[in-house]
Amino acid sequence: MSYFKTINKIAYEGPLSKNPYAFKFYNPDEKIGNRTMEEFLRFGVAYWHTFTEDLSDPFGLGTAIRPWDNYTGMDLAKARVEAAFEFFEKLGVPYFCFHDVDIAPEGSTLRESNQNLDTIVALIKDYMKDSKTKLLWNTVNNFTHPRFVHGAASSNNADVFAYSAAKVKKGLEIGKELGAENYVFWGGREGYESLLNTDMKLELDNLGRFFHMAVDYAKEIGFDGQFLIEPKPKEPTTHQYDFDVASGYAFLQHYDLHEQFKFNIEANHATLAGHTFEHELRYARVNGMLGSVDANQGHPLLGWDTDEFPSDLYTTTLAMYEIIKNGGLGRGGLNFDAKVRRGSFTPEDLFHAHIAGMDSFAVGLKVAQRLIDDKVFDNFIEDRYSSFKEGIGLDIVENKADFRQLEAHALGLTEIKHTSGRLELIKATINQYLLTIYAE
Ligand code: XLS
Ligand code: CA
Ligand code: CA
Repeated sequence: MSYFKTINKIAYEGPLSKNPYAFKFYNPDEKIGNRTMEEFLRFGVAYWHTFTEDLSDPFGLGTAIRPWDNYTGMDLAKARVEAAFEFFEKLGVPYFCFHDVDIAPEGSTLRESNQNLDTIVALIKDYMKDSKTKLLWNTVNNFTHPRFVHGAASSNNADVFAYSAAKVKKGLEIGKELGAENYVFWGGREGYESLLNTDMKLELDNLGRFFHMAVDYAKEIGFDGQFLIEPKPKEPTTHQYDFDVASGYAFLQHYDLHEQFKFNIEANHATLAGHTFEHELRYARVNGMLGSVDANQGHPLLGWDTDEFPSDLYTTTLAMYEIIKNGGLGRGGLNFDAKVRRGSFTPEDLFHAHIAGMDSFAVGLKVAQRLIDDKVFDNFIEDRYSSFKEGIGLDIVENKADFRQLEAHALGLTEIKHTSGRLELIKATINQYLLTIYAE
């Protein structure tokens, strides 16, 4: 049975191709440095947005037309798996990601939910045997069901803490069973609405305890995936505990979890936090905490998490700059946590959207590598900070200076000389690289 009959395997046809079902820039075998594009970019399809999502929004019902719409219950779950592996194959994508509830419906009891999961996980495992597509990460949805109304691991209700733990326990078992490279925690309900009814200290401590239990259980069952925290500042809760990388890192250090966790950084969450995507990537990178990426983009005019497919080449370039400087993503990847717009409701749009995202990051990779090879930023930044290479600057970075010595230095200054930051020149250079990379 084919779900996408009219669509053939998507091939690379080059920048001048007019075929909407072809890659213009993503050429999986093309070498960038010592890795192929495929090895560098490690693209993943988000199961929830591509196979489960119906494109409803807070004001309107779902619009998606999907070839598996005529199924329900477990038959629907099975049809989606079949469709998913056809989609992965046609797109040539090396990874996918899911939440427990994306792949199998919740039963009326936890036991029944777990049984549903067992059936579908066995089916997925079977498909994975004949497929090149592997599991980048899995996670559990501890936010949609009404039982999580007051949080999951940070709930005021100990029964919910236990229920959440049981779901993560199962998630880790599934991760092991399917060979997941990572396990993600996004704390959708791990935050609060108002301090007036919240014991913040207990909630934070419980969250810390919860993560330690997850680490211990993973060790016990021999699951060796990398643990990832996915920060998001708000939505659905007003205040989310893992606001951004900086606050998440402080939390991990305080609860002695920083050796066991890294970050899964989502572009749209970065902008919701009032940061750029590249800021979050840089903050994680310089602290050795960059694990994986949810590749999407927010809408600059909307204040919520729109999860659009990435198409902004400027941003993909600056993101890939951080990723290359990080030496790649290791076990992580670029997961398209992105949904087609509500008006793009046909199955074909799922292909167009992923092609757009993959091409955008391929361009970003190529341009960023060239910027690095030509040391465009490196030379400039080295020069800009050269005052720390000698004299008082060198004493400061070698920890040889104290306030008395610095005061003596300051008292002896007659004038302070500055150099230009040259931001306009740098931006014009990035534009030049973007526009000429395929002209050669
Ligand atoms: C929601 C999050 C979520 C995580 C996985 O905003 O992006 O989808 O990636 O739970
Ligand atoms: Ca995400
Ligand atoms: Ca999101």
